[in-house]
Amino acid sequence: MNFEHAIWVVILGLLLGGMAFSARAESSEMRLQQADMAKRSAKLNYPKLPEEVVEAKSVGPAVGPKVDSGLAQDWALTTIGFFDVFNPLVQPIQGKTKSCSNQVVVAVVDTGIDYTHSELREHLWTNDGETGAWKNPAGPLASCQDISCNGIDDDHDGYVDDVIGWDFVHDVPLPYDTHGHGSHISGIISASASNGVGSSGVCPGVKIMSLKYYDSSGFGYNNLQNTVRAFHYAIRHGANIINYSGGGADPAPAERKAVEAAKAKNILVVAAAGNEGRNNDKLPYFPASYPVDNVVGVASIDRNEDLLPSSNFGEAVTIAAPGLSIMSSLPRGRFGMMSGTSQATAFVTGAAALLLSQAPDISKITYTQLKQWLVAGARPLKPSKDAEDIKAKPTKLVASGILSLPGSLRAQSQSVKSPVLATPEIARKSRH
Ligand SMILES: [Ca+2]
Ligand SMILES: [Ca+2]
Repeated sequence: MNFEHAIWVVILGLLLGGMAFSARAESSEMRLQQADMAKRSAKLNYPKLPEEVVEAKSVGPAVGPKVDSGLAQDWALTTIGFFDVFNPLVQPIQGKTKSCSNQVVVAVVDTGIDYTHSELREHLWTNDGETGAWKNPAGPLASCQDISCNGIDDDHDGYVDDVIGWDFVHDVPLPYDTHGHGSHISGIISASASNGVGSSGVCPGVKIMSLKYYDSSGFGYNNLQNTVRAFHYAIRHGANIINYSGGGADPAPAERKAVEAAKAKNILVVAAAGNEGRNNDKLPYFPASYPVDNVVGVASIDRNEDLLPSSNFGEAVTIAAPGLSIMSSLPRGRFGMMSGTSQATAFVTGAAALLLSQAPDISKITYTQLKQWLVAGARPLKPSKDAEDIKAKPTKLVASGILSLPGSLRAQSQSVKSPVLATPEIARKSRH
């Protein structure tokens, strides 16, 4: 073999090696996509349609000057003790709670939000880095006067004109909700209390950062990737709590890392336990089942405080909350009912936002404290009465019990009186 031949052999070898490498990369890419597809099918746990859609006008006029008509019959708010800490006008009862703080930011990683809805439009998080005057070198534009619409990524976060969040499905700034799920979840957390329609959120007025990762009409195989991107967006932009009313049976390293990154930034992740009626201790559901301690997994109960047959359960599930026929906001200004651990998750997120709102400086509250207060304040969840169920289910259906606002607020005020000195963060610092 002469030198020229040898060179060609080396080149051919490199080419073949490269092809093999690229074939490996492709097959690994295909495996990833297949995993994503599996994840997507697992993530299609949303109710296909709300059980019932009630037009806003048929909800009826407000009962009193400032009472929303939906409040009176809101069993879910009653169950979590909302009216033990707020009066019927949804004003805080002195000594029980303070108003919800608009400094608290909840990232709702979901199907987007109807940002024009009367229950929600006042409660949108806004990105300071993409708002304010724009000095256009070419002169003012009729269509755009400020940096929210200038087509420039002013805050260099990789997203152009991301003012209220992001639509990761279509990669556009406005995360409009065409499904309904995300608007419903956002309403349970933050709906206006005294606007004359609908009901009240658990923590009316906290800010919603809407991050749309899911759209059944989009190319859903990116659900997992979009979830991870949404988590990193929430982390970068300072969310205090992430609400994730979704999930699937397959764990994903990138998703777990995103949950851990949220933990490193002191963000509580509240996630649905899933709607398969199964034991998550045996068949986990992610992200609720990641063994990362900033995760709160949520099961769902009905108005008799029984676990829904569809709700997942197990000691790995942190807490239970209302999740059957929940009235909340839907796109195009409507209201309607939806059910599942998704809705229960939003009640727990709202409670965590209320706990954060009590603090003079919310940055001083750790996710560990929030979780402790939710758990310590919970009321007992009865074991199932159904004989078949008793055989199939453990006596202890969730780690703590039923979400209780007065219980959690009490736990918080007691711990403030006798503070725990060695929080994990302080302990870590003291070692260095
Ligand atoms: Ca940006
Ligand atoms: Ca901009």
